[in-house]
Amino acid sequence: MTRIEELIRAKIPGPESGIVVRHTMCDICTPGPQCGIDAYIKDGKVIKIEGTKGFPSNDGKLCTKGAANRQYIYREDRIKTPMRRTGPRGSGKFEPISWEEAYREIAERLNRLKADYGPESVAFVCGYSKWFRPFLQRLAFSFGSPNYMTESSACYRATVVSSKCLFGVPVIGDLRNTKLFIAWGSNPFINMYPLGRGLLNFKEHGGKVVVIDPRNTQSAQKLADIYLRPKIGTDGALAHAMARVIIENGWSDGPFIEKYVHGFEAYRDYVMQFDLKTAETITGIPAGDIYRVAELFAKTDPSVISPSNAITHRTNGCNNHRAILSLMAITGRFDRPGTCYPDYQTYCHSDGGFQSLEEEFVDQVRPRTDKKGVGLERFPLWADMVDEAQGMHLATQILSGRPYPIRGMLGMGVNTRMYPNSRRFVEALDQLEFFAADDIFWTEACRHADIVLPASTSFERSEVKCYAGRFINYTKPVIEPVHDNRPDTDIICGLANALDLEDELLCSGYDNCLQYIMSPSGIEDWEAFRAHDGPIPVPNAAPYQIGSMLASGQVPTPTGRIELYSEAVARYPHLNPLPVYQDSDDNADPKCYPFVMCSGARLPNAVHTRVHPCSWPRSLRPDVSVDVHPQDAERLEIDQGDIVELSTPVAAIQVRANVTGLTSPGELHMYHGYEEANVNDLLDAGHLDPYTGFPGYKQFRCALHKAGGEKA
Ligand SMILES: Nc1nc2c(c(=O)[nH]1)N[C@H]1C(S)=C(S)[C@@H](COP(=O)(O)OP(=O)(O)OC[C@H]3O[C@@H](n4cnc5c(=O)[nH]c(N)nc54)[C@H](O)[C@@H]3O)O[C@H]1N2
Ligand SMILES: Nc1nc2c(c(=O)[nH]1)N[C@H]1C(S)=C(S)[C@@H](COP(=O)(O)OP(=O)(O)OC[C@H]3O[C@@H](n4cnc5c(=O)[nH]c(N)nc54)[C@H](O)[C@@H]3O)O[C@H]1N2
Ligand SMILES: [Mo]
Repeated sequence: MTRIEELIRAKIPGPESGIVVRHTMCDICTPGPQCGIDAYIKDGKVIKIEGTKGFPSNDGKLCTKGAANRQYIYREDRIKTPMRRTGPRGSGKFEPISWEEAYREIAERLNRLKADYGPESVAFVCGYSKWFRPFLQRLAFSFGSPNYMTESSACYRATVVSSKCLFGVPVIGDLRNTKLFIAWGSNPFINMYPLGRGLLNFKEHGGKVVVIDPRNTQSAQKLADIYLRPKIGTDGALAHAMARVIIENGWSDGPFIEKYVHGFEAYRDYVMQFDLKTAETITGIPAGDIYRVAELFAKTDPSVISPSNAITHRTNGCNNHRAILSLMAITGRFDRPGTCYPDYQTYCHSDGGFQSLEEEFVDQVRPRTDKKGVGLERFPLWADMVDEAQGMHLATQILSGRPYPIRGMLGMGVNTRMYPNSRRFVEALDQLEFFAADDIFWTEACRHADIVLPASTSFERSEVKCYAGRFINYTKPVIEPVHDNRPDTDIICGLANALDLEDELLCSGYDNCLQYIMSPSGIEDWEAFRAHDGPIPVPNAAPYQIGSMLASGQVPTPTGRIELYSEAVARYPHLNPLPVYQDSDDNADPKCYPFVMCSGARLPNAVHTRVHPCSWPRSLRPDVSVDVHPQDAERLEIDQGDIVELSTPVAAIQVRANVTGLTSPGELHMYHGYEEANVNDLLDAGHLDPYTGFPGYKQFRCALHKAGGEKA
């Protein structure tokens, strides 16, 4: 082997090997980390990746999913060119067309629907991706439709609704300055590894951690000084029992309540029914442990509870989440270092420490229409607190035509498997007169679309991204498009032009829009910023100063105080202004469906549907499987790896059994997003939280039996 061959084989960059290293970022997971990547390029192909040393979020590291980026961008099932459907919906028969043809046809069809049925008849829908969202919302609004909706109809925004009920703003826990961190329904080693690392460091410096999770997770085992294991979905009762202990012992913060809190008396009277014995029966947690954690929380100052998104994935989810946050309110754990404080986001769900013009960008073209967005009549609290339609109602509105018909849709990264009763969602797509889908990969949504557009990955596009450490980054493509694909923002701006929208800014392209949105950042030399390789500090960083909200006396709730009794909720007679506890199970008969299924607890090797088809991460857990407790497995004569059937009144699927003590008897856990067996097929489309519209992914009744055997 020659020296050059050796260099190439060892992937050593340099002029001799012809390998160059370029910087990009991972767009496989949540917008928080989006880790920096060093891409090693040879002859226009990515041959190796590593985490970028010194990058704000990952400092050289990559997780299991991030390390699979090379497989991800070269997945075989990428859409290679724009396509037009030639066979029946779902048949997979398509013909290639040019980008110009695709834009023209989409524009003609959507404009015709607008003329025939009104602009609200077209929905603009986006999946998990965040990076192009303000652009899609602006496209919808400029078109005249209020129907912009996203995966946030099932993700994170319910925690925002909950915390707005109490504090008027979303909140974030201050790990840096606290002494006790309660990870309530959170497994950070798996679902947010920078937080997991932060908590290890916190413990090394004497911090205490409580983990509250029905599954005995890695985080419970490695981080918890105290681990509480509630029955699924009983967190509201647990929180209320802790509140009662705190109030009865005089550990609540009287002066704080007096000065800042609304509705304490009504709340106190309500929580008094949750004595320790009652709570032990509901939650399965020994009374003494509940008392111990309540005391530790109240007496350790400062302390913080960080309730997760998982708490909200059930029909009583918003109230359970509010019940947990109420503990922060009665102990004065708000807007002080080491507690929780307002969380302002700069751009695309990330905090860059400055106020961008993202809201203005969208607001200035808001359509003047009396037509309410999809789901907003059904979920009025959501409508008041989130500037998006509630997409969990989309299929219902398409199928019923009420209160007005939805006839067309532009879907960008829409995954049908995300929707409860996914089969019904696909049936709804088939009712549309016109549906255009834009995605990186061929998905079921694409197979049911009229026009399909190929989108670029983060390796093939430029994008601006903010980081919590007050950094901002403008990435550049590290390779040419692998196929004839384009960035989503180019597609949106291209469609704005083809649709003939009177929207000069959007029609002028991504970079001009960005300059407008980012103008408060203080970046003066935009060209230099665009050319810069890697993140730069934000010149005008003015992050939130903890304490300033209370100091200003402006808690943005209806009463101007922190509301244990929510006046925002009190407007709606079918909702309860107090964070009442109720069971979140669905209506399925417990005799026929004896198990409680909690789906979607994060796996280390998966992000929704994204890397299931990539062999490296998939090899770590190749089978689609359901976690079953050993006692249940023994009773039902199920062995590790057996094929079992899971069924609900809606559907049945077959998966393998994973017999594990991670779960409790009577409870099942399984991950979502698999093509072979989609757990969301089992869910009733109506099993939604009336406060937020969020699906009960993490609590519904289910039967389990060995495939071919007797029902459980
Ligand atoms: N049972 C159950 N279901 C759940 C959950 C659960 O806990 N349990 N969790 C819910 C939550 S919190 C979330 S966030 C959702 C996840 O929401 P989904 O939207 O289901 O997430 P993904 O499958 O990651 O991505 C959706 C699509 O976006 C495409 N895509 C990826 N990147 C891009 C891009 O840059 N541009 C375009 N145009 N497309 C792109 C992908 O190929 C994919 O088809 O799932 C929800 N579903
Ligand atoms: N590896 C990986 N990381 C991810 C994702 C991914 O798909 N893969 N998705 C990202 C996204 S979109 C989101 S929204 C976040 C979600 O972030 P989280 O909501 O924090 O993540 P989950 O793993 O769904 O749930 C966390 C823990 O809550 C527990 N839990 C479930 N039900 C209950 C309950 O009733 N009570 C209590 N106390 N605990 C409960 C689960 O057992 C789990 O261990 O994760 C993000 N991070
Ligand atoms: Mo999510």
